[in-house]
Amino acid sequence: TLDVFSKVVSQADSRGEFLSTEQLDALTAVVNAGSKRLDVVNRITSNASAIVTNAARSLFEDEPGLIAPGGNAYTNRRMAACLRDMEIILRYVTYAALAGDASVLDDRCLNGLRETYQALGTPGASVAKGVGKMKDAAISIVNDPNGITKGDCSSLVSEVASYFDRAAAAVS
Ligand code: PEB
Repeated sequence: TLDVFSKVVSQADSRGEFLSTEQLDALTAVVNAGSKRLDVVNRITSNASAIVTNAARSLFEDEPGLIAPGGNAYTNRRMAACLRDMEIILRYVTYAALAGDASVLDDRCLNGLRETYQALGTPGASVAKGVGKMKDAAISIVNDPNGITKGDCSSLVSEVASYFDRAAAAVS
């Protein structure tokens, strides 16, 4: 698994080239936005259990069949597995946000996940909906103006949103 620096290095290395000015400028921008990135990761990480729980509650409100007898989150065991899955996905999204690169999310979480859900009979579209709800909650927490120096976080926020979208797309 790679972070954004390793990825750029490995791309340049595969062509046997020095890093381009464009690549160095892009990496400089990543360094300059470093505190913002850490704040984003910190805010999501410290609110993880609320993000997961509220997203799950809202998912079960939208799709009550999931928690009715015969549903995929019915029984404590399945409910626990469902909350755990959402927490795992959120955790890998925070890793990708820290690394500035989706490869850790792809390789260690999303690879084969669709097939796993198909084999389990777990509805991937419902998992994707839950992930979308975590995305909305995480972004509103990230954008909360209270208790932080104001700055433009739009590109970081859209990057983080893209990791949630990637997870949702991988299972739906
Ligand atoms: C993926 N999820 C489940 C299993 C695995 C994963 C491998 C089978 C083994 C087990 O039960 O523990 N594990 C999970 C993951 C990684 C991993 C993401 C990444 C590294 O290692 N049920 C619902 C909702 C949804 C849900 C739609 C949003 O109704 C999830 C939560 N996942 C769910 C359920 C099970 C499961 C397993 C209910 C148990 C299925 C069953 O045994 O019937």
